[in-house]
Amino acid sequence: MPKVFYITTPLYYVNAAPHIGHSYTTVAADTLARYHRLKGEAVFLLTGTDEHGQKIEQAAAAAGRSPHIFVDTVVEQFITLWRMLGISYNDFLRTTQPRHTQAVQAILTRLRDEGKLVRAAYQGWYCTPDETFWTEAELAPAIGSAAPVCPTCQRLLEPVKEVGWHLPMRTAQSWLVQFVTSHPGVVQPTSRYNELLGMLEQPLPESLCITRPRSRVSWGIPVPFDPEHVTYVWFDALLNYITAPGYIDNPTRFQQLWPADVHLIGKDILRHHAVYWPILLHALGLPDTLMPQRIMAHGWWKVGEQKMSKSLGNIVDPTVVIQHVLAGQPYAADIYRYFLLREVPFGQDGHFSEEALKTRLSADLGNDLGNLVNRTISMIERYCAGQIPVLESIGCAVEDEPLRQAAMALPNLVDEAMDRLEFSAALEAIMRLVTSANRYIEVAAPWKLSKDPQMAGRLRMVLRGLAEVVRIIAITLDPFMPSVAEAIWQQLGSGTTSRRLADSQQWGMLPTGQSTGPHPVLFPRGKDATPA
Ligand code: ME8
Repeated sequence: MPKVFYITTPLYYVNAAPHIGHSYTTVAADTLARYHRLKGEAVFLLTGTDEHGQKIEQAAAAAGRSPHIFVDTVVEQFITLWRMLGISYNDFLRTTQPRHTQAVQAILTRLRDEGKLVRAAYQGWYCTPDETFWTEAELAPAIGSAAPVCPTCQRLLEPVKEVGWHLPMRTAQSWLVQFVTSHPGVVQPTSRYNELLGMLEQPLPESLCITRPRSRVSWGIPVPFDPEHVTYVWFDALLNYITAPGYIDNPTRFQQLWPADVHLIGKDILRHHAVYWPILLHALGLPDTLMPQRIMAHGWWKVGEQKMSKSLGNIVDPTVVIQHVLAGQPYAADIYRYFLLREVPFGQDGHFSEEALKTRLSADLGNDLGNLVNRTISMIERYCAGQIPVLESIGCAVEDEPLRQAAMALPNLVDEAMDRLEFSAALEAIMRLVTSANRYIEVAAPWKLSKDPQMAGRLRMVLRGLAEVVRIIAITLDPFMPSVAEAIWQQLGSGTTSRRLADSQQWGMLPTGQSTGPHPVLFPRGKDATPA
């Protein structure tokens, strides 16, 4: 059974509507999934929502709703946004679904029966917005305040002292150090890998408390062997990565999917994924070969110097960007996808601004990509009766060769960048080809060739070459901007031309004589902009 390429996003909290940070991880995951499908691989993209815990319980209470009704409402906002953004997930897991809650309970019982859990008192500090425990040793004191602040989000912590079930961590530390040092690619980018090594230089807390007393938090998965407790939300949520593929109820499917090839996360939850998660899998008896293959922790979208966050209330709403800022653009969602992945190298922090978005739209997409496609198809229509011209058997003339070679080199450049999860580098390579093709049009000047009947063959050759370049761009751009890629195919005349990545490494795949389609402007400007 071939291994399926398994990609995950975090399960987002449903305490409030999604913002661009959530859409960033999900768009990246979707692009990666589409890219591997384009390569002909079987892919499984999992996303979903994290619905338990104190933070959700409090948000529901503040909204005057029961947690059940509250999460059902918010989850719809995530699903609607993913639909708008064309997210091609294979599964959407909600942690309140019985398939998940039952599997979590089975895992808890197994760990308890195997003596892997300890019941003990715990004393420490809790960050409710992050749903994370901190020990005294890990904390930095708050300036001017007696209570310490969360090392991740800098908000005040609450003291916690209670009895619960614990998963030992310190005893697994030497195993984890050995594992991560012998798998240096497991956490990326390198800055985050080094951050992890830094965390592991200090002794880990003795254990992770994986339950909460029902008296304090009732909105959680009941602990099957202790009615006074519910499951800690992070323990419940991390397990989604194995409960969805069938760790408990479908071993055959699990074998095909697990281990995850890429866990895409933000850097805020590195500790949970790179420390707690492997320790938990190790406690379940999974061997090193079945540890996650790659944890990619990208940077933050910030507002000023602060992370954009639901709890801080400084968010940019993707729906507003798509429906209002990009109003009139037929491919607004794709423009948004392009902006997210092109603007900031994956792994670094970025700042969102409408101005930066509009600059990308008018420069990269309008002036460069849209212009190339429009000029190519219009000229084929005008000079070749709207039919893909013949590919001369002699191939390219010497002056055409650099463009052909640049086009042939593109798939490998994109592949190398995607392998390193460098989405912006992949897009940059595609856009470099777009720029070269536009320059080529200026030099080859088909409009001049059209005036000289003796140059009819040369004119066909130039336009056929351009049509091939546009085809190669449509294929490689597809994972990033699926609707735009489809529109380009329609303009090329669609037909039966194969659209796999391997086809972008072949020159001359368009069927000669195929009729081109209508060619409305892909990225209209100003008053011409009207939604599709
Ligand atoms: O942490 N910039 O959920 P969450 C970039 N439920 N990405 C951002 C971002 C920002 N400003 N803000 C959020 C949780 N994200 C847990 C996860 S997984 C088993 C449980 C993205 O709703 C980024 O991927 O707080 C970050 O890691 C995630 O949303 C946190 O989402």
